Amino acid sequence: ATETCTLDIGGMTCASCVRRVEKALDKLDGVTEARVNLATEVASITFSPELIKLEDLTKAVTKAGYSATPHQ
Ligand code: 9UX
Repeated sequence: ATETCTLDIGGMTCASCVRRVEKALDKLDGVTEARVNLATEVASITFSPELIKLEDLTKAVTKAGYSATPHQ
């Protein structure tokens, strides 16, 4: 089963930043899809809760140099 979550991303200023965040998330085991919207600064992530936790997702984003906090 997969689940979708959204994260507020901070620190992105260009389209390359968007790609960096998407790549950092996409490469993780358990992440099916990661899409980042630069205008809203929100990342939409589809993942398998059995394989990866929300905390691992936020850690991957901060490791890439951006901030991440659960949206809404
Ligand atoms: Mo371009 Mo985004 O240096 O940090 S990748 S602004």
